[in-house]
Amino acid sequence: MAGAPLNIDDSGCSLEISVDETPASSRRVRAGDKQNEAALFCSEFLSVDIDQIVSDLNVNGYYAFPSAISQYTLKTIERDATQTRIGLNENSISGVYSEKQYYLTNLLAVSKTFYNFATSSLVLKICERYLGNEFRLKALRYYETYGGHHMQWHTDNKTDKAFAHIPGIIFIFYVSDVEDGEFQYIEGSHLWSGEKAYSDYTDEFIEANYESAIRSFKMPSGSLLIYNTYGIHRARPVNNKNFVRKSVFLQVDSEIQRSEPIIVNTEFITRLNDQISMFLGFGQPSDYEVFPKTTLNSLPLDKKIIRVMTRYVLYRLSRGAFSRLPHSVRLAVRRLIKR
Ligand SMILES: O=C(O)CCC(=O)C(=O)O
Ligand SMILES: [Fe+2]
Repeated sequence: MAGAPLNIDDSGCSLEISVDETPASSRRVRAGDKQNEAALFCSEFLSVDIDQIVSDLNVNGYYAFPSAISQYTLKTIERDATQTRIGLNENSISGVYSEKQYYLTNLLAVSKTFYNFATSSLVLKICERYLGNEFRLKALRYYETYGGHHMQWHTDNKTDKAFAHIPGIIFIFYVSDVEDGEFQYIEGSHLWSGEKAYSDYTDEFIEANYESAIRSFKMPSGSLLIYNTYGIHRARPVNNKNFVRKSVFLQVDSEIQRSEPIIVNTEFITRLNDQISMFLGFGQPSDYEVFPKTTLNSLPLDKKIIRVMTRYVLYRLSRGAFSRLPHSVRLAVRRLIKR
């Protein structure tokens, strides 16, 4: 199930294993970091000023950079996240459907490219500069949003149960071009939403009070958004039945004691240090309920599912019928099939 390892020729990306801290090995790690980032990000984004990111997050609550992520990264992550969309009783990592959305939350178990992104020096540096020395990956996902999905205005400073005062940031990048159903953020709302002690806001409340502060991010694939979790935001609803938006989400916050389950393929961890261990939550509880919570009932009954179910029912029925045939007939049928 793991995505094919990054090929140096394809991507110019390689990582070094570091266990000691000799100058030579640190130099190798730094060179590995640079190659990793050159494969993940577009060169314009690699020269961003982190002070600018921090300042935008502080003042507006968000930071946006168009086409920051390389097409290679997007293609690889999309492939890894959609290889097994429905894996009913398959002994592998697969995605889930939650009505009008598809999710693959265990991206760190199937995508080395996503692992490289999440633990890249650039992502870790942004987290460190904005959140301080203590921060942890709280939730992550590749997701697709289809027409008819309605996301209400909300903040993300919450646990699986309720609103919470936990400073945090979210990285979202678009895997497809987003000309509709884009991310929207109420500029400056991270500065006052904490006083409210709740996370959800009605469309009417936002329209009546904050319409002029709504910022909308229609941007091409690879565009990166980073925002303060206290800010009020949503994905703009789209009714068109054929609409699909593909995105990746990564939430990091300063509560290092807990997170959603973080399931990592150990094959991807070619370098481990205290910061990465803290970020991934090694040895720490990860008992928040995974989002989204789905059951078989949240799987839409569409043509694809009907085909899968029909094939399954026909297979089980014919197997059952076959096992009830006399032994000699079963042998004859087997011989016929082998011919
Ligand atoms: O996809 C988006 O535009 C927003 C996603 C979001 O707010 C969330 O998953 O909490
Ligand atoms: Fe959100």
